[in-house]
Amino acid sequence: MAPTHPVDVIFPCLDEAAALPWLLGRMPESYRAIVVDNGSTDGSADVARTLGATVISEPRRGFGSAAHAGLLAATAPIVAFCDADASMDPADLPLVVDPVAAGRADAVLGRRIPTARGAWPLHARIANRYLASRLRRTTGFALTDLGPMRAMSREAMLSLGLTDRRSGYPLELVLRAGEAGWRITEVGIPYSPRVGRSKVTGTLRGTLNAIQDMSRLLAGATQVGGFSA
Ligand SMILES: Nc1nc2c(ncn2[C@@H]2O[C@H](COP(=O)(O)OP(=O)(O)OP(=O)(O)O)[C@@H](O)[C@H]2O)c(=O)[nH]1
Ligand SMILES: [Mg+2]
Repeated sequence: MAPTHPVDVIFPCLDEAAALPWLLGRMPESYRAIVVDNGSTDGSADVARTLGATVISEPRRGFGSAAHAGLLAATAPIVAFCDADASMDPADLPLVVDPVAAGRADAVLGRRIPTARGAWPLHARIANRYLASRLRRTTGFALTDLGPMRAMSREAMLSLGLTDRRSGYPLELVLRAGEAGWRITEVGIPYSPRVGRSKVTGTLRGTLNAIQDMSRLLAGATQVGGFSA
């Protein structure tokens, strides 16, 4: 049966119950929220269900694991991704969705614009700027950030066959899209301090894991033919 909604928005969710009410109240009309509960112990799944979201459960931990489960559950022609920690406003989703819907881009990534001190710690900003410069050289895309809000065609994304299930998933997406010849553009998206305790960027372990996952992917990319490092 054809989906009745044009966009599925995938929210990977690990213990974000405090952020969900604001988040799900900010959905653009006709977009569907898919909350992928990644083993939360704070009742996130019940909160999301009560608020009318489609909830799926992915017990295997990892950002990529949750994001990919959401992709597999989606049915709309366009999928969008947004963190579930209220650092980005779902009302801004049309900024990444509309150029894809209009056929002007195969994927649009949201470049983070911090709205307050502390929204985006300095070490994370420096790491992302470095990552974006590596990505520019590797793929030729004019990217300045690997932002967490993005949109693209569901079927095109599925065809990339992404395999990372941890924090390298968004990077693998851009590397594979580069190989596939996609047109990727970037738009500015306001980025605010998250609701709830920081899990990745604000913690040493999370940051080190992310750097490890991404370095492995970038090292692989420069060895593969078709990429000029
Ligand atoms: N860290 C982490 N996040 C997950 C996981 N599964 C789902 N998520 C969700 O993925 C999104 C991004 O994670 P965040 O913890 O916000 O990562 P971040 O923005 O780099 O860092 P902080 O906001 O400082 O924690 C959030 O909505 C999480 O709830 C997982 O296994 N680990
Ligand atoms: Mg966050």
